[in-house]
Amino acid sequence: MSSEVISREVKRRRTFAIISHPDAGKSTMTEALALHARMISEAGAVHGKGGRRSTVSDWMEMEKARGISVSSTALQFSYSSPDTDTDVPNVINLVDTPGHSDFSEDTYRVLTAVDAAVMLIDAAKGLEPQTLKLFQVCRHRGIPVITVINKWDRPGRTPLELIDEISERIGLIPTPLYVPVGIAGDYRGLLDRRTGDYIHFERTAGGAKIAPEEFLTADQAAEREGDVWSAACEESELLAELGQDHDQEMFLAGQTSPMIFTSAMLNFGVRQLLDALVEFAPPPRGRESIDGVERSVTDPFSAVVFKVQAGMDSSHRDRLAYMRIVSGEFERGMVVTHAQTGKPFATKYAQAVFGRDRSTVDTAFPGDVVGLVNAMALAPGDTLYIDPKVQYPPIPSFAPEHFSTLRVTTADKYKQFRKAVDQMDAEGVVQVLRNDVRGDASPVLAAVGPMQFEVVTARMKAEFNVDTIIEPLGYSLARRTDEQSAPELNRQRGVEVFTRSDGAILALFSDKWRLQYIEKEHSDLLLEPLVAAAD
Ligand SMILES: Nc1nc2c(ncn2[C@@H]2O[C@H](COP(=O)(O)OP(=O)(O)OP(=O)(O)O)[C@@H](O)[C@H]2O)c(=O)[nH]1
Ligand SMILES: [Mg+2]
Repeated sequence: MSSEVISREVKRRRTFAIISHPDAGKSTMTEALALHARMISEAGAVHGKGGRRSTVSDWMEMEKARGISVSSTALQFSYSSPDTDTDVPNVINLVDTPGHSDFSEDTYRVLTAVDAAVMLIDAAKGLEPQTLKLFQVCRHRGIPVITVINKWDRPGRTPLELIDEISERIGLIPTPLYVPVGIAGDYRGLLDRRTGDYIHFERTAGGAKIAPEEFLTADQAAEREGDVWSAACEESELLAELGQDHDQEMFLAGQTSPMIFTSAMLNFGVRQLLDALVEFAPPPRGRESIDGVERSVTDPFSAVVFKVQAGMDSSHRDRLAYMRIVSGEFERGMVVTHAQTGKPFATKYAQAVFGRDRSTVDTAFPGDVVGLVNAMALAPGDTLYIDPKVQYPPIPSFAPEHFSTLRVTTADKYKQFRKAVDQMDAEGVVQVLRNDVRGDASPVLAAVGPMQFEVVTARMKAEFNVDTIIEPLGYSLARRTDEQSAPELNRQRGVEVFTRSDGAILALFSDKWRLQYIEKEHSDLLLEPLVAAAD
């Protein structure tokens, strides 16, 4: 495959994550974007009593029941912007992430695999704790962010208040591409700041269909909307005076963030978001290996695994590894090397993913997210390649702060139980810790947040038909230690040493005072902090 073909394919690809504090509307927006790309014909197609609950990306039972996302979901689709006259559609790889901080490790893994992020902010709530943390992660990783003020159909703050809050508290300067016409709760349309024109949206029943757009000139808009139009014009001028216009270089450098006001529920502003992603989000780039060597997109095939997920379909109990292609062309059936083991890996069953739906994929290019079926040996952070060898930096696992034992209560199900535990471990749903004293009958699970334990028990039941109970252990923090320090640590009160399945030796402490005391009394022991979820 010539490098020109790869370059051309790379240019039309956009790979991004949708992130936010819980409930800002990520899954609803994911659905709205898929609707605009005409991948689905109706949003919120399931008519439960909760109204529009189930989205393409929330397919797990627990997600449907509670209306929250517990696991990230990838979708790939092609999109042709009505604004461009080229025949070549863009290829969009989008990953909807869970907002809850208990699942932040999953979100973090996704952020290692994308080129841009769409940050949703609830118009009424403004910045929330996870918003701040996620902005920091994006800055740290150099991921450019497009900011979306969502739920503009509901009463909320003013655009300038929200813009100020972001500039002041995040240090990121919003550069609105459009200004909303109508205050939050009275969303009529958008003033296009580049053309000065007005895009008026029309509601559809239940927001299930693409909202029809009507294009008006400034004069027509002034006549139609009166004061709210003038207010939007004033806001736009003020932003221009403050220098808050889009600047591609500053956006890519993480200094500014193009901003859009939307209602994911009514499908207002969604096309504008999709078009902004196509126009401004960076196409896939190469990546540096652990040895500091840059692999460019036109180099031979390489990819990183960022997620492993099983139980997507109860009729075939398979495990899917999601890889993001970094370089080269991928062809299904290709035999690649798994960098962590040096073993060959046959890619006979490669699939494009769309929520829980999948279809065989024959070729793929940098930026694409491809599912590899029955990839038992692969774990998040692993590298796959075709010679020359490359290995990308691993994804650090977060410091767990919650520890419980897991026990099976269904008789004669011990074998199933073991299998299920291994499964949750491989996916990284929780970390699994073991030691000789406790044995294997009731392993210790470690998590960033307690909702991860609920996912384990729910999936044990749904996918393996095993009833389990979770019993909290009296530990609240972990340190990495080694073989030499382990015996002494085990002798201490309020401390227990375990081996995690990746081989790391962890010492758990009842509380930070216990840890501080031991650090002081035994300065020779290795007690290394783990990456904290908040960092
Ligand atoms: N009024 C209004 N409601 C919205 C909008 N977008 C989403 N919602 C509602 O907000 C709630 C949360 O939406 P989700 O899309 O599940 O939010 P999320 O960000 O995916 O949530 P998590 O994945 O749990 O973090 C649902 O009840 C949606 O119907 C919007 O633009 N306007
Ligand atoms: Mg969601």
